[in-house]
Amino acid sequence: SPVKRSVQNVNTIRMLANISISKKKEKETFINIFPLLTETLIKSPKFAKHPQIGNWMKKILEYNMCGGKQSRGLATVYTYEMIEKPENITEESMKLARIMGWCVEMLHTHLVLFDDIMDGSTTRRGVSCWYRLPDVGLGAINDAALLHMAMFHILKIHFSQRSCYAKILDVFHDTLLNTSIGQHYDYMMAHRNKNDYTQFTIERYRIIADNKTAYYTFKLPVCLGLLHADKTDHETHKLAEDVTMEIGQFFQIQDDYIDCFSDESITGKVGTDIQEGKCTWLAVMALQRCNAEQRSLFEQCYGSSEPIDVQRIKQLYETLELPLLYKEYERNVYNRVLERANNAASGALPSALILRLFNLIHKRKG
Ligand code: DMA
Ligand code: MG
Ligand code: MG
Ligand code: MG
Repeated sequence: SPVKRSVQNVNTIRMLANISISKKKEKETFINIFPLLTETLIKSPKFAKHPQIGNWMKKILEYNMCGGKQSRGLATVYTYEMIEKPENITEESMKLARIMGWCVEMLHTHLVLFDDIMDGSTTRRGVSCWYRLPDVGLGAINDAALLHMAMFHILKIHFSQRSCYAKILDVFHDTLLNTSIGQHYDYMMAHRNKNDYTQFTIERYRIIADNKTAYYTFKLPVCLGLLHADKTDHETHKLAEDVTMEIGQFFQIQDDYIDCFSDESITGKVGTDIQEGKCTWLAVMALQRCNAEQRSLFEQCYGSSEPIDVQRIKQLYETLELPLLYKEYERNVYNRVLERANNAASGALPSALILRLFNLIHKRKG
């Protein structure tokens, strides 16, 4: 009924207001334990034996892990906090959730070091990409490996005694496999035969977005939060998967939109999707909507580094009203997520958690 609906809306608005207050506080607390993480790592026997590596590791972490939104880390903490029974939440258990969150952030940074090389990117989080620094270069490949292994090392230090350790490792490995599959598709689509756009379909796009982004950006943190709370039942995990994959797919569509239409001073990264000829949501939508003449312009200019060609593609996107289409899509996703939140059986996956997760990315500009 309309009355029930408006009460629901008021509750949703209240919930969102509370979320934005606690979001600031949690982010501060989350960031505050970062130095502890670095210390634990470089003081552990493996690194202590090689102080030079310890120092280098510290440099990798400090340069590459600060200044971002940390949405993946925070998603881990939020999930744990909202799923765990209140009587089990202690300072120690929250600290462990934050460490887990930082492990997800480390995985992200590991992926990004590779991604920036593959995408020919120049900046990230407002500074030069790691591989572009004169004393790093292609050594960044091994640095990405170091980060990867350091992440598992931290997990081992803090979680190897837990009964869910094997499951935790399993979900990390599984996620990494998905990401590598997605990144391979992403790369191959950009390195296809020139002007062959037959594979730029929405189905293929979904496969890429799900694999390269949704799994590790939302499903992984939520799954880890559940495991930390010893929640292993199939029903909850299935509900979590459905909603996190939807949010995660939207996250990549936002990322594609931002790559083209957002400002570098906000995103901290210079877009390369058009230059690299990536299979983005914008490219797929443009190909769906263009006439023959526009298609030939697309084929002529897409994948070129000439600023004039890039400009022409952006102009074509505008002519095809893709920004409008994006806004409409965003609204639809928002409504679907709200609906899921309102439907969620409160025991299995609280609606506040769904809203909180979506709120991490809704209307983001960078
Ligand atoms: C993101 O793809 C996927 C991974 C695994 C980092 P992307 O290249 O679009 O990301 P970004 O825009 O941040 O470079
Ligand atoms: Mg990239
Ligand atoms: Mg990429
Ligand atoms: Mg991108």
